Amino acid sequence: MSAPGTPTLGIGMVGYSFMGQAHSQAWRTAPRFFDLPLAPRMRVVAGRDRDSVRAAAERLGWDESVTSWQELIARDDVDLVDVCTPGDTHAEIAIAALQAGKHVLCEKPLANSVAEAEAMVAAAERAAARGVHAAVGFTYRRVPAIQLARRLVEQGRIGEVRHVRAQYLQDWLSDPSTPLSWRLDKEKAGSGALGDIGAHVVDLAQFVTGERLTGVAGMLETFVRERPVPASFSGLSGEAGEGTGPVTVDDAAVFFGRLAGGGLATFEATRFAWGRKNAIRLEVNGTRGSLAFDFEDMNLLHFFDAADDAEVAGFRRIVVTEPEHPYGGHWWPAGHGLGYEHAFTHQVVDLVEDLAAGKQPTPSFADGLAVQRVLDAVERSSAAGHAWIDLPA
Ligand code: SOE
Repeated sequence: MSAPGTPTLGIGMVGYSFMGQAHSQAWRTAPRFFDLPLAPRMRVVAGRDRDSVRAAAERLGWDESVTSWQELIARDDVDLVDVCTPGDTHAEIAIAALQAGKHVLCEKPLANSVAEAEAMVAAAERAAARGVHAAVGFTYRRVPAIQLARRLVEQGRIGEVRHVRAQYLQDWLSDPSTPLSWRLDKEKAGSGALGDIGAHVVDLAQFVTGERLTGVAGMLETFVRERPVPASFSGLSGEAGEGTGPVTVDDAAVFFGRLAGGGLATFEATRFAWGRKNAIRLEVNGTRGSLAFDFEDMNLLHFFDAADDAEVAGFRRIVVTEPEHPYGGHWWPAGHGLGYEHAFTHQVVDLVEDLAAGKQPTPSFADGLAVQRVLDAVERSSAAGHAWIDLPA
């Protein structure tokens, strides 16, 4: 728990399903394992259905629940609004919160279009001038092995980046009888695998290398165009109901791009990779070595140093749980690994520390916009017969 006398940070969260649950555990857990300069108080959660949001508040540890996000934003005891809703409401909620002087943490992808993301960046810039800050939840940046990869690239341990190979593979749509959900509805989600999971690997590639993509070309595919309407849906699975409806987003995206430093990057995002549940694979090859990561073994980072003696050279398997490692020493003894939820806790820790220091947290809305521009360019490229699309610097 935060030390007595620590100033509080009142949190209001909008949305309470999969992401809302992950964020709730993070707000609850962060002050118990890290000494935070501000003490988060889980004041209020908003959702449309009175009974469900009340039950969620109780289950997830929020003091109160409301059925209007406008009411949540208007409260004096809320200092930060955590947006955990589908993408079609991100811009409206985040901009209103920033205008009301509340810090914002917004789930990814930042928005459903470049225009919305640009409006969010403009609102964030105006707010930053008043000391109010916004961040986007590309949570996988907070996996210790990913932070270590960034650190090693920054230290020059792999030299100049030549290749990035990035994949985000899931399988929850492989079965054509899996019913529809908001993630398959373009109006709500903006895009499919591209924005939901491709966005993560675009962000990771740019974060780990420290380089933006300067152009891309790609292709999108929807393999199953009609699915059962759901009788119920929770997380990534559901029960089929009566009748069917259209899938209006991509099931898979394959694209490639060039990095600002001249390296080549390839990307794959799919929900049709049977057996791959949440495989985020990132390999970076540089002039002096390579790094490799797979989220399905998320406590490990593989590092190859080309300077090693040929007789003993090989990928080093680093178990990223030592006190010397990013976020190390706050959890369990070395070797007692971390999981999916810890990245959300680290996200809260970094955000709270930056806010207390009056610093712009990362990834910023501008970083979110950069990813949005890549997603948009991949869609345009696919529609234009896989044409090359330049991205703004
Ligand atoms: C669904 O594909 C999803 O929940 C994503 O929306 C999340 O961002 C990712 O963390 C796990 O998969």
